[in-house]
Amino acid sequence: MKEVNVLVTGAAGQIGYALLTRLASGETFGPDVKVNLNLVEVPQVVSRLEGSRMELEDCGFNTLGTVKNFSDMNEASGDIDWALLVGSIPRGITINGKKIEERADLLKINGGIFTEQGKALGENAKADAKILVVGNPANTNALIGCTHGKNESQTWMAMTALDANRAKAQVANKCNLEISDIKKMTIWGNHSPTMYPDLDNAEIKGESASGWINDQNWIESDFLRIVQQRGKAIIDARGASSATSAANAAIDTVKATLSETPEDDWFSAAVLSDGSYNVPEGLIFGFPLKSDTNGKVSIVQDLPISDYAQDKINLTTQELLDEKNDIKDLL
Ligand code: NAX
Repeated sequence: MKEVNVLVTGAAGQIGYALLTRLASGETFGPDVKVNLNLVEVPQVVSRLEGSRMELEDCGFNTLGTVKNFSDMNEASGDIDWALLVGSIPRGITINGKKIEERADLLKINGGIFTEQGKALGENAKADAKILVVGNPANTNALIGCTHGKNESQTWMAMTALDANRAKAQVANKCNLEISDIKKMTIWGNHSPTMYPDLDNAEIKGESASGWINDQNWIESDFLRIVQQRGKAIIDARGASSATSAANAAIDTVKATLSETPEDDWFSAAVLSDGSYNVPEGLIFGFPLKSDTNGKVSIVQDLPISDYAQDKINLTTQELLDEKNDIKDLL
């Protein structure tokens, strides 16, 4: 049986809990691939991972390989094919007597984590490893990790698939369509409320989604607001942030790179900008992406961008430039 080595940080957290069975069950990598899991947590809670390991064993998946628990990224990252970096420090936590509320403080604390994780993966993971950052602020964390990874053959992404799935769900509800009728959803920019979900270039049954919907007022007010604020709405309703849907989006992103993207679709994630669409190089930015048969990810080119969309893209670009400026000492 083929094997794949997958590292998950924050594995004892709520997204981690929802993620592990779906990685191990055969659903993600297929029924003929053994999944070896390296689970990483901070030392204070690493012992909890033993419970996750026991539960995985009790699921009885044929596709489950080894499950190892770590609190040291260098030890965990040897020969890794896929790293899902879910663990990070949330806003509002108290560290050394100080409540971390400011974005700049949060960026710096998480920046320290991603500096170390990037180095460990760059040195120890496989040359063609893919790294998906889920932990917020995901784009800037990925930028720090990627910078310190110093390994250009590895692919760093930050997750925007949850935002894309949220956008598709809103369109499906509005138009009474199946989710599978909606293709080519792009989330431009940052995984934050400035993200721009693009309905001009999304398609419904081969037509532009915005044309199909034919209700610009709904698109510019309700749709945009609901998608951009969906994370907060879930926290308000559930008393906790999105977990099942976040884990699902991480699985979708992994699967999207395991085979060639169909001709009539693309997927959404943030990758290192190469200057496409005039986005400054050196930002981790949400783009429309395709994967080839070897899992090489590239940015879909030459999409038309309206003046309205360009304004929105400029806004999310500026936010990422500001975040980059806040952590410039870490780059
Ligand atoms: P939890 O607080 O339940 O779990 C986070 C886990 O990470 C904890 O168990 C913690 O011990 C661990 N951790 C912290 N620092 C670590 C480190 N240096 N190494 C290893 N583990 C570490 O949070 P959860 O709800 O699972 O969310 C995890 C992250 O996902 C948060 O940053 C959250 O903001 C982010 N999200 C990102 C989304 C996206 O679309 N990109 C959506 C969902 C989610 O809000």
